[in-house]
Amino acid sequence: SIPQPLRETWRKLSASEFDGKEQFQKEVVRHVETTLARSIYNCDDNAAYSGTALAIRDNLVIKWNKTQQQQTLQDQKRVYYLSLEFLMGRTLDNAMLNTGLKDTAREGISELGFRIEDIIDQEHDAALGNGGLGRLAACFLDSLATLNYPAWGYGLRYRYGIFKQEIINGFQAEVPDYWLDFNPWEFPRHDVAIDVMFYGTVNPGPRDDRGNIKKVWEGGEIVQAIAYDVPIPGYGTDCTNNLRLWSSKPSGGEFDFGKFNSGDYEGSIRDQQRAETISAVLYPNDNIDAGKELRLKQQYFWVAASLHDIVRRFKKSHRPWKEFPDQVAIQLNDTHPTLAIVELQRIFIDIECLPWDEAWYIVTRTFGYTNHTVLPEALEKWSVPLVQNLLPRHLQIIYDINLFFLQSVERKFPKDRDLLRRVSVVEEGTPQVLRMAYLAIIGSHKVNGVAELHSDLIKATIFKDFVDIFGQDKFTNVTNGITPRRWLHQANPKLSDLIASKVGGYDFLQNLTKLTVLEKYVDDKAFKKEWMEIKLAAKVKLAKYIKDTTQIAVNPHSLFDIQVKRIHEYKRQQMNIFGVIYRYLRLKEMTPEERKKQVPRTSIFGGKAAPGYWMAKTIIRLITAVGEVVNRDEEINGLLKVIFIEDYNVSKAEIIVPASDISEHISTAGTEASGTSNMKFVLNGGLIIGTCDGANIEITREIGEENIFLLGNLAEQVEDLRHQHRFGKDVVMDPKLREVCDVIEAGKFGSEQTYSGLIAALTTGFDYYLVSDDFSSYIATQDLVDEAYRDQDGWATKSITSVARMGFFSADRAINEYAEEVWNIEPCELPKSGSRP
Ligand code: GL9
Repeated sequence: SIPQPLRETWRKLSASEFDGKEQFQKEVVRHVETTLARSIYNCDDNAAYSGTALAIRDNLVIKWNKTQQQQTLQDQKRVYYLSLEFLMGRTLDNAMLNTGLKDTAREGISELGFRIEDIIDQEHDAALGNGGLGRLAACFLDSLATLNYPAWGYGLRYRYGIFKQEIINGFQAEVPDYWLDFNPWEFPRHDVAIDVMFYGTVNPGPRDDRGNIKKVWEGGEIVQAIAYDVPIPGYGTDCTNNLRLWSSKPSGGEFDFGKFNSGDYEGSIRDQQRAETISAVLYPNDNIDAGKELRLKQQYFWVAASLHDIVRRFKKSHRPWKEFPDQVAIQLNDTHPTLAIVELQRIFIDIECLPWDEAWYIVTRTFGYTNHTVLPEALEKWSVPLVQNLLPRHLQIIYDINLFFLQSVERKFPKDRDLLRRVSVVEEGTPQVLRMAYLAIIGSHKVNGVAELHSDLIKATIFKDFVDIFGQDKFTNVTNGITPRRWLHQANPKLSDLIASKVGGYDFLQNLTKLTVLEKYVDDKAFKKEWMEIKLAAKVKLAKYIKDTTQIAVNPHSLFDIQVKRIHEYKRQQMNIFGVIYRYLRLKEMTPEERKKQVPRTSIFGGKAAPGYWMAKTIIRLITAVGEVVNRDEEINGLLKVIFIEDYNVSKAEIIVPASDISEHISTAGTEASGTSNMKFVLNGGLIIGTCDGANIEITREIGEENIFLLGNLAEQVEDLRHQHRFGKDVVMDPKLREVCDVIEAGKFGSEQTYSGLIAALTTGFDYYLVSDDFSSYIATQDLVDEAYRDQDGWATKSITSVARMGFFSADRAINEYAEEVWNIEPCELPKSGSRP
């Protein structure tokens, strides 16, 4: 760093934020002309985006540096959020809104000949996540910064994010998502390079101070982790936190010159490629565990680099190790980073030479674990031989953790052999496998689910034994939330402005419970009219997007019925499309007079299927095929349209979410841990149709039963129903569903073979997701939706009342709960400065 006497000179020259329109414009032009080396003759929307992004970025970086300096100075406890996924979407618009620069930028850029919307549209989504879990991490970062918490995110810098989806002949095709062409939002830190080892052997080493023979892990393959930092601006504060993403590269040099010189050109770059492969691509699975070696490598690579970084930062303070949990909280976003527990224990005992018990005491006080799913196929299990080969020392430590744990269980519950078998981290079988969720529980001081029902379910089912062992207090609930900045203010500025005009300004964006003030206006005619006009405008915008991308015209006055989320059998897009077919059949039977009385509906779907998830791909094909038949059927003209929006992602969600009249959250009860798009839709004045599952239950409690369309069986009925399907005599399919299946099997939507698996799942597959059991309730509830929609005034009342009562679902509330109950951290206030909205 700069020597003390020179620091004053340095400080006088320190960069300062631009202020006002003229300075902003000057910065844009300077960046276009110098950073990009372009000119007025070749400045297109894309160059204008780059110039704007770089100008905004400069202000952001100044706040970011100040925040990091202040946090270092204050030296409070920090939280580290470890997540393999951060589904950030676009940054520019969010950065402008959070720093209060959007109006300045809009005016400034317009005088330079561009529209701010076109410029925002140039940005490539940062899509380093699959779905809800990754987007939750992104919302949490926004809240952490907004609430001034000292927090870092740690993740992987995938070269390829989630694939882009194309629909070709009605089927999904995957295209790689290379997104790093131009990414002004990341800062490579080539000086932060950490060696990470794989493979190798464990050998006896010298004796330590206490005379024990040390274990030395050596001779492995070494890969380097390079840090890339991303600034995360808070809203209404200068606090700008850091998201650190690791990128892999070969350690020590580009390639093997020995091989190169002897003519083995390919060999010389092979090692380089092997190393770079680690952070190359995001696994595209949602709620499924693939168990591949490369995935385990990703996990250890990321965890080892992050922990090294965290421990190094702690060591700078020269505090005793026992104070580690007073300075550091680490949150495990699902079991993906569970090896962090083992790695920290390894650092303490093998490198820092702490005694086991002392080390383990510190470790368990440091970690918190969030479970995001009860689906058995999603619970991570790693094969013992795989771990033995890749991380031999870690396997030994896991065995020891497990041994000491089982000994403690044995003391508490003597002679219960079956309990020991059930709770062991090691599951017997060929091969043996490690149950990562169990390891995460044993190594953490708090375990939480993501909605009330889900948190109750994990205690009653998959983790029941652990509640008996550790007690109730270790298990808690933190219901998920969403950031109202992106999901209301950014996605739906007109609604945000209207709300602000009634609730006393934009404070509600930082204190979402202020929305309750809206209830005063439910009978205000003029307000209601404006409210519904904004909804209509959002529908018009989506209709235009659909027209531009699919050439299909949809009627913005029809009821927009939207289901957008990853395609999964448990989310039951199949039930939705079966319902659409059923509706189509009824419309076909009607006389022209009867048809005139029907509520026109546009059924909109979107979502990606994991590339290897054949059933999910079949569901997509059925949706597109139904669209092909229905959309061109002149007889029902306009009363029903079926749309599949290609490549659903965060930036498309920002167009789609404000445009729903009703959205569907219809998972089999007990399967969707929380869901978060349900919250986004309701916050934007859309009503929802849903099952008693995940956060739907709490949404109902908050907004009132009269404002939601609930359907289907309850979670407690699921086990019995499944049993009946499997073992019951003469279980018959719901007749309405039977009718739908018959039409599909008759080839109405193309060769029935295409759908044989989908039909078989309902019959010979024992209907695991209980579509047949919920179908008639679903259809009846959809009729209630039509009925309610006929009464536009009543609909508006429901819409406004619901939004007014959504305050609880702010991610700020969720983060404050974590801060208090799990992390024990306090905000770090910055000295006030800079421009504010
Ligand atoms: C998920 C759950 O399925 C969702 O119901 C929940 O809202 C989110 C966030 O808590 O977590 N669990 C899970 O594995 N995914 C979820 O979305 N899937 C991925 O995104 C990988």
